[in-house]
Amino acid sequence: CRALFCVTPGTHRMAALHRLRMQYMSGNAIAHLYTSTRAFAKCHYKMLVLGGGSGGIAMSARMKRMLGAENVAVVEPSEMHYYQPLWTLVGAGAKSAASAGRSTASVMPSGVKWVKSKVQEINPDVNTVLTVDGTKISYEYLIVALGLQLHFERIKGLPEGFEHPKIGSNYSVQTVEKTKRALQDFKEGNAVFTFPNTPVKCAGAPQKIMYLSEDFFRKTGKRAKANVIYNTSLPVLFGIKKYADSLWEIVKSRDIQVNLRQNLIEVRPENQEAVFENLDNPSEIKVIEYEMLHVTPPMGPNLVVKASLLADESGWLDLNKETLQHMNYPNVFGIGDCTNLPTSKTAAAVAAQSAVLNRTIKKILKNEMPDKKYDGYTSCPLVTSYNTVMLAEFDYNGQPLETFPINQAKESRIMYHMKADIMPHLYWHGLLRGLWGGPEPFRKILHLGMK
Ligand code: FAD
Ligand code: UQ1
Repeated sequence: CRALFCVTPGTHRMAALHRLRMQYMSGNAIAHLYTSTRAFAKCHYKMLVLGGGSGGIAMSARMKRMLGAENVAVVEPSEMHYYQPLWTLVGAGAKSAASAGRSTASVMPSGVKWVKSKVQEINPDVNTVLTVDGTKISYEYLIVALGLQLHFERIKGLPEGFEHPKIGSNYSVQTVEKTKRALQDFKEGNAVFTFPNTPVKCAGAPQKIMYLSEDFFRKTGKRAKANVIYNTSLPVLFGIKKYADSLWEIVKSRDIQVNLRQNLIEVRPENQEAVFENLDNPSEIKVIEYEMLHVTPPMGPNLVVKASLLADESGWLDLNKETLQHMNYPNVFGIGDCTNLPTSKTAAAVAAQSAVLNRTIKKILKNEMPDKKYDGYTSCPLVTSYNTVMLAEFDYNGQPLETFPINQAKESRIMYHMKADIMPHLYWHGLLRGLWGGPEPFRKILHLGMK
């Protein structure tokens, strides 16, 4: 073929077929032979998608429409697909963990080949991918959607510290319900929330759980006995000034302590202590005793991307910022958290990117120049309580790019309803089916006649 049969170590399938043919010439044997042949996985695809998360499933649905299901394969090891944005509300006890997950089988577009394995190596010079079980898959076009890597292990005392109570993290399926438990068990003392010294996905999520927890303490009569502390590595509360200004008003009015440039380096769960370094003065170490600790782990590039020729010098997938085509390999494309697109890593960004990438690939297949440009659109519904959200939306330039003709820096009950009840449907039935490419068309209609 470029590969008619998968090349699996230890088996030479053509030789095996020949031996079978010689050994058994009965009708049964021949029937068996053809059944076996059909059972061999095809391992060349016109469009190969790496990763079956938000970006991978959205793009495989779109590629199925463009090329036909038989030409598309997705490599994804996980049996479950998670709607991660809901984990904020799961950690706060407002949604069940079960409602954030569905089987990968149920979100995989029908007819598209699901290769249930992990990518080990990408070899773009020869258009092949190697999986951990030794299967080589060749492709004509490749979409990389492998997400990013969490690094709990970079904090001393973690991940084993999660075996103790009073500590949780909304950032993984294994730890999100530990947040809920720590919140519900809270009696009195410090509730500490962290933001690491790396890029993260959904940069608002580390503080959303802090606002929700503060609201929870008020609702349960514990607020007077709680010190709510947000220790962030960043020099700002939020990267976009318009929303940061409003958030500062909220933390002041709700008596939340914000400490900038504080980076969590160690957790001592037996003593309930969290250790922080001051990034502006690394010799200054602070130990805070906690009654509840929410950890946002350090994050980094996907390790397979980082080890490949597709990575930039920092390890992220090196893409053209407007077309999402790879900078050096024109038959390679990318989407989502694994990329070096200089915007905030969110599912909302994935939605907008999926529409642009669809258009780029359509043009490339026709030997034409890509014409639709990604403007960096991303969004972060900043949950500020159990019934309010401030919907931040912005572009590559850090300029607000708001969908609704209202001031979105104000907390809103309708936006909470959108986040908690509408957005999940938009995700499962819109984005993952390749039908939701972000709110741009609505923004244009809603802003008709406005400057
Ligand atoms: P993912 O969805 O993470 O998918 C990556 C996939 O690649 C995974 O399925 C993984 O199993 C697979 N994979 C990894 N390595 C390999 C390998 N070697 N071989 C094969 N497959 C592999 N976004 C919003 O828009 N709004 C929000 O409110 C929001 N809140 C969030 C809150 C939290 C707590 C978290 C954790 C995230 C939040 N996000 C939010 C971010 C959003 O979930 C991600 O940005 C989005 O899921 C990125 O999609 P992706 O396809 O790039 O990566
Ligand atoms: C969005 O498109 C999206 O992807 C499905 C999200 O991820 C869950 C979001 O959080 C947001 C806010 C958007 C943007 C959508 C609208 C209607 C503003």
